[in-house]
Amino acid sequence: KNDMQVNVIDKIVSPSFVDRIIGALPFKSNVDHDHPPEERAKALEQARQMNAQVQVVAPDMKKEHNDPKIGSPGEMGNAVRIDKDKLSKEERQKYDDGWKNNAFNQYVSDMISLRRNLADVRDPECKKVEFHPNLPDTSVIIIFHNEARSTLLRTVYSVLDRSPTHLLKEIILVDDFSDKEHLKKMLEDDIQLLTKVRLLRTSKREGLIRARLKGAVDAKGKVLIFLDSHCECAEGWLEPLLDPIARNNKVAVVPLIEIIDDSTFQVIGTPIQNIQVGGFDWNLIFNWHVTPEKEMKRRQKKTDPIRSPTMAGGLFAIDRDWFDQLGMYDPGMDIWGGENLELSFKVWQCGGELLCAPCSHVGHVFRKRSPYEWPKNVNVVKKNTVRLAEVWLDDYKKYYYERIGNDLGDFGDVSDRLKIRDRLQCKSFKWYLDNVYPEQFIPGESLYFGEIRSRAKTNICVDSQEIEDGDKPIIGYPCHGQAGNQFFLMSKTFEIRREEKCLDYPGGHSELGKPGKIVSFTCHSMQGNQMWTYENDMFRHASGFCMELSSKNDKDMYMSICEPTNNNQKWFWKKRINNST
Ligand code: LR7
Ligand code: MN
Repeated sequence: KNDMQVNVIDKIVSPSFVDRIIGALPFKSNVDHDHPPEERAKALEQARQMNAQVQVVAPDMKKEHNDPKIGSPGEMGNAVRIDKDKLSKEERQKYDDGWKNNAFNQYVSDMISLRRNLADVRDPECKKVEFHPNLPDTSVIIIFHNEARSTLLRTVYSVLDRSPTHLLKEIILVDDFSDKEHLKKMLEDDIQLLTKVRLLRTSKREGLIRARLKGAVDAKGKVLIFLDSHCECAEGWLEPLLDPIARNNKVAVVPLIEIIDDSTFQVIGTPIQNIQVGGFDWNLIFNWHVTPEKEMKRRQKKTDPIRSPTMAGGLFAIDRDWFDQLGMYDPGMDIWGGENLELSFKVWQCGGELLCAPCSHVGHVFRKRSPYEWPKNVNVVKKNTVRLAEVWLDDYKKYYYERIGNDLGDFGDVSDRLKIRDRLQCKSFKWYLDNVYPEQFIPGESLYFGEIRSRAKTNICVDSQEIEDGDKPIIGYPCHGQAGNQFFLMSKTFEIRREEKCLDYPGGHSELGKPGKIVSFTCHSMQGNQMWTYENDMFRHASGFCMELSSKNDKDMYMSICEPTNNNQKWFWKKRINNST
């Protein structure tokens, strides 16, 4: 019985897929596991024509691979909440280890079915979209290093269960030299029945960039889709990623990435109108920002793909041959980071487009720290980023270099990568900024830049502390000359900027007697509380107050009535001459 089933699987993805289809048919009792493959195939075809909404039943698979029961934890993408204090001592240990090993709540993930159902959060318009009649088939490449079993398999099943069978050529898992037991023989057993799934392993820790390259080189599909190993693809995720590529092979397409909560595994849906596009700051870190008005207007329908200056990196589709022509990824990049911007710039500068498909929903577990081991004594993210800056940024690379104190470190040889840029006659970074990302703040167009040093205590600089979400007040701190939290710019519109954050003075007078603090807040480009002038060494805010360093300690900073003779209100900042640094 099992043999016969495997036979069928060869043709139709996974046993469960057949069973889902059969489960939905009105003549269910006529076609079950005991029926010959041809009959089951016929049933499948009929189900396809019926556009069946189906449930999974896979009686001969391991129980845990089976379909979720209604009401089981996390169904429909709901949150699973655990009261840790109510757990037994052993369970509590498991709970803590789960967090420690994964930087997400593995304990909760393990409770959720490997094949849980998700709510269909697509916009109703998405279901009416007519896709290109000849969508290319795809190899889905999922790389992992020490991923938890439940998140990894849930990623795999979400692809198998929610991809039209003729569009899914294969799933390639690339194990980047994991050392966890559950990823050895156990994983091979887990995927044994899934004939479309292959497992490759690197022979040493390569990092995500070379791990993906390994998968890409081996892939047979026309399109490559990369996924992180803790994702969940929602119903209808695949076609919107392939459609733009069917129309123009020089595009990379990203899905609408939903947040899977790291603690509850709730899938938090994003309405189509709130889609954000990718940008970057001059630390060359990816960030999200609101889709510009102009781009919203360019599109005819809300289901049309949105142009995005950059991608987050983990989840995207690209034509295999074009990816090859682009030189794929830079194999000189290690472990993590940089490859996302490298590919984004390359796609745009070399004649392609980067699009976000609003009808393709894929969840990703966002976490707050990296759980795995990183190489010691070398800053791999910096190395990767310098490599991409050298190849793609032209003169604009200086802005990044200013931020790392012009210490590039040993970044290896990039001449091969430059040859690719040459061969493809890719456009300049200026072209990219002017045409693809005109909203970007360009430091070279700012009025002042660098550290802001106190005149009263000349070893003290304005410091943003670590800027998270706004409300931390800025302070005086010994000048360290390392840029970072002490590197500010005055924009042409009179903001004092540090990356995407602006010095912001929210209150005229604060609570009784207490002088008001200055905070660092996301720049909103509306002047108001973020508008300053810098004259005679003084920072005067739109409210009329001036920035002052406490005379009692070297740390507190607040706003005060302006006194041109008060040295604690005097600051030295470098003026930019001739628009150059
Ligand atoms: O050495 C490694 N080997 C690996 O195989 C390190 C990581 N990996 C795997 C890892 O198991 C995972 O599947 O690589 C994948 C990405 O690693 P994460 O999940 O630690 O990265 P992330 O989600 O924090 O980081 C984002 O940025 C990275 C920059 O290099 C990659 O491009 C990730 O793919 C990317 N993730 C996303 O784009 C998902 C959306 C999140 C955002 C923003
Ligand atoms: Mn990830």
